[in-house]
Amino acid sequence: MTTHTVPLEVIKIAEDIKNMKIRGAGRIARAAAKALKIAAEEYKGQEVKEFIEYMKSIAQLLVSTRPTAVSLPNAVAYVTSKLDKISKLTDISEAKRLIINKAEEFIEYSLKATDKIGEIGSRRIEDGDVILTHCNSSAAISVIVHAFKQGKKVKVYATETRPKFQGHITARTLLKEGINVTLIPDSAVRLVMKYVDKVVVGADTIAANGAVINKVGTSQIALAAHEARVRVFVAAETYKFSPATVVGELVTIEERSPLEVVDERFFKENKGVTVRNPAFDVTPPEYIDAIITEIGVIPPQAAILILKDMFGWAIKDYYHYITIGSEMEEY
Ligand code: RUB
Repeated sequence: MTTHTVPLEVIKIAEDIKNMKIRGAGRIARAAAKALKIAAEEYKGQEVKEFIEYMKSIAQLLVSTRPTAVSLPNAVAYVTSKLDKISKLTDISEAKRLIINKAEEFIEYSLKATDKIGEIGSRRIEDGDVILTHCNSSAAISVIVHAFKQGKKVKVYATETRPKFQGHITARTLLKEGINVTLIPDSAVRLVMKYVDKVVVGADTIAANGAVINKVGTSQIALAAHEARVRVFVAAETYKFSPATVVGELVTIEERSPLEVVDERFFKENKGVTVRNPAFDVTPPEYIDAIITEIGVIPPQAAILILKDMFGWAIKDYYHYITIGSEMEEY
């Protein structure tokens, strides 16, 4: 463990990811890259070896904040991927520069990718389409907004997304763009599905077999869509594909505090009732029509090809410096 103090701004970013002030897989990834950049900039020591240890501890701090979105460890692994090279350096400012450059590169790539997904995905949306989306995904919103800006008159059903109501953010964002949006309770999905043409959602993690891990409720929506023969599109940057699943690792589903679901009073008045709050669920590939990435549209079964293309260079020891699915606190 390093003796160098962690900058307050870095601690704040880690806390904000944990308490969901910073949320959504893409934003979390960019925030982590920014935190690593700040950590490198603020490093006061002169020893390259010590700097490496310090960066590793920051990397571990960041990946331990939330366990499900693989965009987080992927971003951290990307930014710190040059640590081996750094160990051969003697000049500390050169070492710091390598990390800073990688972090900036990741943030730029990520922002461009979300936009590109919108451009590519919008080709799948037709004029007059009724779209249903869940939670708050920048990638899914990018698809909808791009289509709308091309003059396609779309109408959107946004689920409120209990218990944290991220659907409110989605509704607000779409409204600002001038898009016709209707907010519905999560439980109304099957009822409205008969009016829906396409489901567009985001992803936190995509497994090697094409299964999509996204906000809890996504798999029920996919099931209802499947029953109604409505197509399901997942909008996700390539850094949301999980290299660890190639070698059989399972994705940890975050379980958050029951106090996000009910208040203290409920527990006092109903002693003995257990309340659970799983934050994500798994949609099997059979219920997904296509995954829209910044490098093209693929069937979920082709997820392994994306993983080989993008992460093939180091699938086995990709997470060299960090522990995936690190223990979450018990709530
Ligand atoms: C957010 C969520 C989003 C994905 C994709 O969950 O499930 O659908 O993260 O988002 P939470 P994006 O609110 O718990 O973080 O496309 O913005 O990366």
